[in-house]
Amino acid sequence: MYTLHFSPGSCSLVVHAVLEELNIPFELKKADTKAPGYRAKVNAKGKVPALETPKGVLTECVAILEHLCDQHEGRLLGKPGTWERARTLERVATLATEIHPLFNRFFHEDDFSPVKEVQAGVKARGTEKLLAWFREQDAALRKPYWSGDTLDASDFYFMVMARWGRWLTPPANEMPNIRPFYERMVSRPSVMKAMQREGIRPFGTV
Ligand SMILES: N[C@@H](CCC(=O)N[C@@H](CS)C(=O)NCC(=O)O)C(=O)O
Repeated sequence: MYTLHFSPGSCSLVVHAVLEELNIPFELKKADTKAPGYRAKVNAKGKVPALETPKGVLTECVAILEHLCDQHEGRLLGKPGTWERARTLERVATLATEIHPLFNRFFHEDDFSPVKEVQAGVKARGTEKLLAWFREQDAALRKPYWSGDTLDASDFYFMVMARWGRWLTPPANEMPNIRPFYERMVSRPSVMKAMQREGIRPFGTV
């Protein structure tokens, strides 16, 4: 049995929704990432997601997604060695290594400098870059999913990034082409169940 350590609405929601989508049995534990016990016993990095597995704890969204999908015939990711897998991982990696870090500038600007003026600049530039990126995605999104015609793991990740983007002006999840995608995703029983269990909503501030 797996146990997912999560924080509501954080990047762990990507893993949470994929666990539901793949119908994998798991327990859910709200993480106290600041607690010494969490660092000692679950994730020394003090972050979510962390997935307890029969083999040990696995961290990092990308690694967890790959592991879970591989346990289920490569569903949502494509089979190892295929072009489909490579392209899906390309999208997942872009979100994990490019877009999530931009959100860090937006949400946690004080991590980048102790100087208030520098923090303001970090946040402003992060905001600009995020808006430019979401506008590009919005202009390119013509298919039912961000990834194309068929749902894959990157769509769950993009959905969570678009939800975080609700704090931008204009909100990313309300951009004309992203909104129908986002509504399609948050209407999936897997996503509805994950959001309900985390006590969060698709739109609004909670
Ligand atoms: N590279 C990590 C990033 C994990 C991460 O930044 N998690 C955030 C939430 S999105 C976190 O746990 N922050 C500390 C906290 O919530 O206390 C991954 O992709 O899994």
